[in-house]
Amino acid sequence: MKESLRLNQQNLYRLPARVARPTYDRSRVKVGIVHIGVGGFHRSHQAFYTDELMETTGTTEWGICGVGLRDADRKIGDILKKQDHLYSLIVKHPGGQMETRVIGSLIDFMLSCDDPAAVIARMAHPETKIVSLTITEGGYNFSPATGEFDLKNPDVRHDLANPMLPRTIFGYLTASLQQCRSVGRPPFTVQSCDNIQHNGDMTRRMLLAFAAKQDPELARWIEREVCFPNAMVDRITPVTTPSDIEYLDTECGVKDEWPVTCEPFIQWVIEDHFCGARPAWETVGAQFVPDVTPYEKMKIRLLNAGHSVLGLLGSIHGHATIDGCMADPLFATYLRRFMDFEATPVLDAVEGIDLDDYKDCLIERFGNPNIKDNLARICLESSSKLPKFLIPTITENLTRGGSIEYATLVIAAWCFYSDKGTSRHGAPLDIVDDLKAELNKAAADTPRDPLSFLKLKPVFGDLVRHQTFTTTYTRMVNALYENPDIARQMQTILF
Ligand code: CS2
Repeated sequence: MKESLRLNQQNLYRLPARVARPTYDRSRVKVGIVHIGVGGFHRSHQAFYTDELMETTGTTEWGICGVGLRDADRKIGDILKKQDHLYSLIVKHPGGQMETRVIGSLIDFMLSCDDPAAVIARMAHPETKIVSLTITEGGYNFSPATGEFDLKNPDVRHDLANPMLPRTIFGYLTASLQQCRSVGRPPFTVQSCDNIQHNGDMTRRMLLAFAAKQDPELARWIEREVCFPNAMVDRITPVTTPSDIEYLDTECGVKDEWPVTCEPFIQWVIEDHFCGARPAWETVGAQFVPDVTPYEKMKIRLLNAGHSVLGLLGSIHGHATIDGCMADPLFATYLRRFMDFEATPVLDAVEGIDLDDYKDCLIERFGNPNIKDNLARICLESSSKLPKFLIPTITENLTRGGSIEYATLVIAAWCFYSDKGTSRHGAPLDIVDDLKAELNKAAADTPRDPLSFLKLKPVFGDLVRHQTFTTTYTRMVNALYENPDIARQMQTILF
């Protein structure tokens, strides 16, 4: 095989034919979207849709300028710059086929700490119609227990004191919206692409809480003028591995330092609520609806909660990946029963979607043996995921007298996981969580006080006061500490 080529604009048309690539003229594309948080998910989802849009319609208004808010984003910034912001997306099918396409919609990248004023100006630029976000569940800076914006966060305090040198997304949005307002320019739309129910409403509420502290009049203007469409986003995007880079190099003839891999499935359901112009993403498969509520609830309570069920139980059992769990009939059955008996009864009907088909499709997606989605990624930041993905299913079932056993075992497993940090065989687990120390401390008291883990109020709220729940939980957590064979407890619940 020929020497492989570095991915950049100059080599784009010399890459081997099996690699698809943009045919639109990237030099004519203007920045219409500033995106905060250029992780794998943004690159497999929104940037993919936008690339398809440019490819099929020839529009040049919707190029994306990525922004990194953390110093840790320097690496992706440097790589993108070397590659003229091009990257490869490898779609991995269950049967083993791989489709590779170079994505061209990202046309610039800025690291905010290098030049805050330039980022503010870019966001406030008249051509920027949308500022979109993937800042993860934890990025919204609210207390899970009260739901209120956390004004005590040191970065938030810094931003309130230094409006032109912000660190947080709220500081950047406020400063740039202030700039729009001061020159009488209409604002941009703020579009969240995170896995949060009512992600637009959440962004709006958090931003208004921040802005009101900074400049109440500006807050009122934002409240009146800025749109925050809610959306449901979906595409499983595992962490890129060295073997993905190697595959591109040896099999596809492309040297790409940070490609992205994903599953074939993709979905984006968006409320059509934008302040100004927006891309016609519906021409490339996105769905615009008046109310996204039932879609997002279905996705979060089945897919994301399902992931957490497998992630925590599987980690203790000693599984490494989602497809590894799904190949184990005990885990596959457990997951389906959790979905059927506990998650589905508290879901609303979703127009045009048959929930059984949706669940069948999920089972197939989770089973895709080529995705190899790591349980460590799934369990990452569980303290901001479980309060949204899983705990509401428990509390709603408590209210209606429904089953809670399947989900409760997951909480007990999470306690064991946070305390021991190992699988049942003692193999260390890679735990990444902002509340890691707090979780560990609360869990470590379990042998003395079985309910100690639940006393972590920011995570569990008032769950510890529900007697039906604590009785079930105590039984499970005690059994687990006596014998960490999680499979045995799963069997007890199943049969
Ligand atoms: C996962 C998601 O983070 C998680 O817990 O469930 O990253 C999931 O893979 C995506 O939401 C799929 O759209």
